[in-house]
Amino acid sequence: LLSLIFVPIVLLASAWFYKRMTVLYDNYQNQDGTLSATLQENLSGVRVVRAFARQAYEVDKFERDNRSKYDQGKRLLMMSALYWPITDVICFTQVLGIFYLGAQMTMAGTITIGTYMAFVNIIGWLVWPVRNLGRIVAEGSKALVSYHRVARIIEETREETDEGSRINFDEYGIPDINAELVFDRVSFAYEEDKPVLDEISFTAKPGETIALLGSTGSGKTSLVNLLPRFYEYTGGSLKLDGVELRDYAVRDLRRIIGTVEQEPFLFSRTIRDNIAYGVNRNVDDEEIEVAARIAAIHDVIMTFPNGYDTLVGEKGVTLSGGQKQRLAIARTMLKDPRILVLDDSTSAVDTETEATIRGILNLLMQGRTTFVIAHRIQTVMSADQILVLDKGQIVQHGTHEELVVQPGLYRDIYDIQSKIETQVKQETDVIKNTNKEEPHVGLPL
Ligand code: DCP
Ligand code: MG
Repeated sequence: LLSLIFVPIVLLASAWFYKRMTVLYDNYQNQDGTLSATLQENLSGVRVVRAFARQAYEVDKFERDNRSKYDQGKRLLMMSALYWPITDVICFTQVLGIFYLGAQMTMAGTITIGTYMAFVNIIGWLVWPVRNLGRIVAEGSKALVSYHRVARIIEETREETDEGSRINFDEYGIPDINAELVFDRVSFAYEEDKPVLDEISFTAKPGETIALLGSTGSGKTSLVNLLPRFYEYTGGSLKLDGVELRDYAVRDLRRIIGTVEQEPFLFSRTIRDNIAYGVNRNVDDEEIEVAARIAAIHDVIMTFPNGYDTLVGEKGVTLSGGQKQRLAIARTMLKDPRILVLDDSTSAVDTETEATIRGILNLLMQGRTTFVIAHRIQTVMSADQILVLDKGQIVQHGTHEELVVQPGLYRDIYDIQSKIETQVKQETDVIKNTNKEEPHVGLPL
């Protein structure tokens, strides 16, 4: 009885430690995650930190997170440091008890000295494995916590890009598609019960330009993000050439849709690689140059030391916002998409550049079904259809000529923008005139 009584005690102690260690290790890992996130944010947001002179605050925050991780780590270590001696004390007390009782029994002649020695040996075989088993259980808690963290990532559902009906591409990579899009009461929500798009209905005929206008957060980007199936619409029907969009293979859709984003991402590779990024075949230098010329970036590229072989990014040249945008236009141009999406692509540049880019884009839009998201009336004026969105609904739909004569959001935006334009023009005239008369004026505004 005495030789076995320690087994449940050690196991109970292990179970208790197992629970404690799981909690502590989970806390420790979470804190480690927080610290990494802080560090990563501070590095990628270093401009903001410096621009707002918040270095001291960020250093402080890091200190706190780091200290917290240290404390959690210490608690974890204390717990393991306690576990070993405690189980050892239980085991040794029990062995000591057996030594004592056995010796008493031997001296009293109840058992022989041989039986005593044999029993002590056998007890040794029993004690150490049980003690080690407890340790494995306690250590196992760490493994289990780590497993759960990794499993959360592994168990994420994967996007199936290859499933669905195929679009045929001919030998030049031209898809057999007209690019007619029919939205029929399409609804969409990122989270349940919070509709972002509410029963959107319209038809984009092949080659048409559809402009999306609306206040920030009205759902413009969400709408165009449905096209390459970055998100799945939650209600209604959206058909491309008569086939439900979700029946197409995602990979095919993304091959025929080209997007020019407001803040395009460029890889730290050569300019050539960046322009050729969207095409899945070997492109010759001539094609790349044509795309660059159309995007009006060729001349800029020629001023770089290695021309098209110049590296972009940290190890190479740093491009301005407008140059990046043009490179992105060249990239999309070369991809030759049937459906073109321009999201806010002209709002980040000055009016002159905007006019140039608009000209380029008009070239790019030809023969493609195009979606243009813009805030300026000037950009959307020439579109075949203008959709005015408000809180996820189409509140106005028509051409510029139709919309500008009826009261509504479009008319209001038009009025405000023309008023501002006249005002800016007048003020510019004032500055010019004042400058002529007095050489030093400071800031006349
Ligand atoms: N939204 C969201 N989750 C995302 C993206 C957006 O919950 N991953 C929400 C924020 C807005 C709404 O959806 O409330 C619509 O966002 P959009 O990005 O579609 O808005 P716009 O493109 O119209 O706005 P902006 O003109 O600012 O680009
Ligand atoms: Mg947007």
